[in-house]
Amino acid sequence: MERHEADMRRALELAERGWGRVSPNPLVGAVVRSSAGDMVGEGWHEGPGTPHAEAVALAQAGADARGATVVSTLEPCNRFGRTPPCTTALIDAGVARVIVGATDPDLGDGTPGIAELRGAGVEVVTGVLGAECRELNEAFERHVLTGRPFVILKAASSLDGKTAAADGSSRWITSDEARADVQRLRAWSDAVVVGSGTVITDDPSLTVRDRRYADARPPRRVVVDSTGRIGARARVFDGPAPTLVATTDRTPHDRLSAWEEAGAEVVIIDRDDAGRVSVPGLLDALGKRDVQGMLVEGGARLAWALVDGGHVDRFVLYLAPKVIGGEHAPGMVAGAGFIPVDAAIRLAFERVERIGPDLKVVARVHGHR
Ligand code: AOF
Ligand code: ZN
Repeated sequence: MERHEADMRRALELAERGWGRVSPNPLVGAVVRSSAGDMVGEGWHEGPGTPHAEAVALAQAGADARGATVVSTLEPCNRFGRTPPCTTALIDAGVARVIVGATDPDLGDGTPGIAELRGAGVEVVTGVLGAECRELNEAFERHVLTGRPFVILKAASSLDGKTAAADGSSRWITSDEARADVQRLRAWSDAVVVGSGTVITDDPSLTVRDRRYADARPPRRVVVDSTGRIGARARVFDGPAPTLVATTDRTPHDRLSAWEEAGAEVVIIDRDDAGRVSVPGLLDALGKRDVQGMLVEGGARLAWALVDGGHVDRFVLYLAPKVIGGEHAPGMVAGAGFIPVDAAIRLAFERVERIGPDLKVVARVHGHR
């Protein structure tokens, strides 16, 4: 079992090489350990249309795959997609055993990939480093099961929870190191989402500029603008990354055409009771466009709409060792807030890390209200 765990760790490392490249497919890594105990194959999935991790690892192992143990972070697929089924490849190669980290919800009920291997006499061990393997593809799993994205709310704030000073200035609260970490989060995302206020005050480009992700696909930039406040000259319309504006029928037609002329996809979404873009409508529209992982980068009103509706799955907060203060300086979540304090949503801290001079705090939403 320990050997399997160590091999699964390696498979997880390999899977990570696909970071920012594989969506709408999952991140998958696999290794082959021969019957003599040697590592004879390693593979990872590089993205849609390219071979699956198991197929790559098996090809590397060649004849040594006979009688071997294959360790894969994800249940091997048993059907033709853009590539042939991994179960067939494993059975044909004559492997003795397959160690599976997480099951693949996209294969349907009853873990058919595992069932097929067992039916062919291959021993299957499941759940090795299961939690880690599953976490790697949380967004994929969410999207497969619900058609909606997994939502991460990110903020950079001072220690007293301010995301800007009272005059709106916010550059740069956190360090270069923290901002580099945000690049990794953006690369993970299929959509980087902001409200119109953030575009007006910060004019962000919302792109991945980090060279580590130079050949990753650029995440879609999404602006939620219910009434047509942002002009078509904002930076989110520049550059090669696609842009989508989510709005309502309250926006004048000339504004809609200006956004379209700037190259954006414009999507009219139902209004909520207050006349704003309905959050469930937004999640459905993005899910339909294969957005599995969604990163919300501000502002505080959009954050509240998502939090209030119970749509945020994880908070990632970068905390700078600074105090900004000010009654009118914004925090990460505005809106009406939960009243009284007992009504606050409960989270569980998942991780706390030092990043340069800052702290990164990651918290998972426990259950919805
Ligand atoms: C695996 N190993 O490395 C991956 C799997 O259209 P395709 O051929 O790329 O297949 C995509 C589906 O296959 C995807 O939705 C997921 O269920 C599975 N991904 N499976 O055995 C892999 N990437
Ligand atoms: Zn496969």
